[in-house]
Formats: sequence, C-alpha cells, structure tokens
Amino acid sequence: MTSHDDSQTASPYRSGFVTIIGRPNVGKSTLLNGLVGERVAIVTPKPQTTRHRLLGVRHFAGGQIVFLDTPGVHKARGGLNEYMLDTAMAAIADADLVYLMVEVGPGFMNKDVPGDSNRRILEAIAAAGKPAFLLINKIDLVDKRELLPFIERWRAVHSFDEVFPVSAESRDGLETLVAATVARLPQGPSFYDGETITDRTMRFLAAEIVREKTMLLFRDEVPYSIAVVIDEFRELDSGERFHIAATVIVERESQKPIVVGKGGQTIKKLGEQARKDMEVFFERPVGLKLFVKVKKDWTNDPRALAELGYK
Ligand SMILES: Nc1nc2c(ncn2[C@@H]2O[C@H](COP(=O)(O)OP(=O)(O)OP(=O)(O)O)[C@@H](O)[C@H]2O)c(=O)[nH]1
Ligand SMILES: [Mg+2]
Repeated sequence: MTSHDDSQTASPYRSGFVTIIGRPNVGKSTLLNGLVGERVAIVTPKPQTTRHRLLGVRHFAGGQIVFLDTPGVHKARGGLNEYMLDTAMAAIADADLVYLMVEVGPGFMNKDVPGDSNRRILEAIAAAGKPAFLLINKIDLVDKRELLPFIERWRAVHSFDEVFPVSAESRDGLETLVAATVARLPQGPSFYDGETITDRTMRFLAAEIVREKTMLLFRDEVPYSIAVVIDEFRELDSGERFHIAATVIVERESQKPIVVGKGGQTIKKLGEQARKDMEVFFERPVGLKLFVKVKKDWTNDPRALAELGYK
C-alpha cells in the first residue's frame, strides 16, 4: 500500500494519469525517463522506437503522477504500425491530462502546423474533452527568439491549457511542467506504491534493452523487423546475479546473417552492449545469451504479432 498517509494533513492525496503523445522521435520517452528519474523507456535517434504504452510513476509528497509514454503517431496501414498507432491513440482516453509533444530544431520551424498526425491527435483530444499542454521539446537546438512565433502558430490551432518549451534531454523546464501538472491533478488514490516506477516486468525491460541496442546497431528496415523475446530469466545465487536468454526475431532469412555478423561478431557486440546496460539497470551482474530466429513476415502476421505481445 501507499507510503503516503494524508489522513493527518489538510490537503487530500492527489493523483492522475498524464498521456504523453506526439509524432515519432520528438522525445516522448526521453521525457518519461526525465520525469520519473529512471531510464524506464528506451530512447534512440530513430523514429518509432517505442512500440508499447509504457507507464512511469512520479511520486511526490501528497500524491503521484502516472505518466503514459506512447508510440509515435504516424500514418499506418496494418500490422505492427497499426498496433502502435492504435495504442497511442487509445491512451488519450485514459488521461486526466494530455501532453502533446512537438519538437523544434533546424528545419522544424517552417514545418506545417499542426500537420496530419498532430491534427489527428488534437481531434481526438477535443472529442474526448481532455485538457492538454503543448510541450515544445528540444529547445536546446534553437535560438529562444524563434520560439515565440512558433508558439503563436500552435496556439492558433488548438486552445491548449498551457504551453511549455522544454528540453527533455537536459531536463530544462521539467520542474515547471511538473508543478503545473500537479496543480491540475484531481483528488485520487495512490495507484502505485512508493517503490514502483513502472508496471512493466524485468523481463519486458530486459527485452527492451536488447531491442534498443538492435535499433542502434542496425540500419534501414532491419530494426523495424526485429522483436525480442526473453526465453529465460533466472535469478542465481539468491538473486545476486541474473541469467538471461533472449531471442532476436527477424522477419526475413536475409536479415539473419546481418544480425549474426561475420563469425558471430555482430551478435556478440549486441550482447555485450545489452548486458552492460542490464547490469546498470538491474544493479547486479548479468549473464546474457542471445539467439537469432526468423519468423517470416511477423510484422504483418496477426497471429505472430499477438504471440509477440503486440495485441
Ligand atoms: N537535442 C535534443 N534531443 C533530444 C531531446 N529530447 C530527446 N532528444 C533526442 O531525440 C531522439 C528521440 O528521442 P525519444 O525519446 O526516443 O523520442 P520518442 O518521441 O520517444 O520517439 P518514438 O518512441 O520513436 O516515438 C533521441 O535521439 C533523443 O536523444 C532534447 O531535449 N534535445
Ligand atoms: Mg519513444
């Protein structure tokens, strides 16, 4: 149960759900990690890194905010991409407050506002009658004077409750954002105990770490053809060490040699990188064994998608 007991204090316990949504690669997962204070979500420079809704809890004296990170909203037709899009859009319904995140940087100031995907999100926010903050991320990349006209263009397309220029990576502006969010939280229960920062299992987080490394190591369509399954997750020496075995699933025979690499060099590197990150995250030594398997065209096969957790 909760470590916060407000029965003796005047102010009631506050809690609520905040959905972080936006186009791919704008920095939603970086923000989730920054807000929770731990790396619960994987982050890469490639779009469509996040595939699931991922929950992160921020605890504060007298309440908690439950943040929902979502896959980037983009045009999608069928298969894995459609699962990702549906997952993101569905998270709006669960929100007490929505953060629509957009990014700035060279080339972004002149982009269409709001653009197709953001228009779709804004329509859903309006239809659900949800309050929304506009988060303008990556302000470290631009001259601050450019922001004002950009904000005005956005204000013209939707009546955002508030607008926050932030840099999720350097955590610039996050405390102001949290304070404004807390101010809007309804009175509510403690959904998660004070120790909990995510609802995901260690198995899931381990699989995500391997997937992050595949996204960083491989190019073109390969990262988008990969799923990672944890075959074994064992605690050794009364939990002092972990033994993990995982399979990297690709969807074409031709992708297998790419993942394995010459003489197994690539998969070895992948395993090394993932293991190091796991050891930091789990705070103990990890033994990691990786396998590669082809599951033909899994990103377009409803049964395979469901099997792999994309349902
Ligand atoms: N310069 C700069 N880069 C950032 C900032 N926030 C995130 N990034 C980078 O932007 C890239 C995408 O970040 P993610 O957090 O994975 O973005 P996302 O919106 O979750 O992406 P998807 O999961 O693909 O939808 C990464 O390379 C981040 O390091 C920021 O404030 N400034
Ligand atoms: Mg993400």
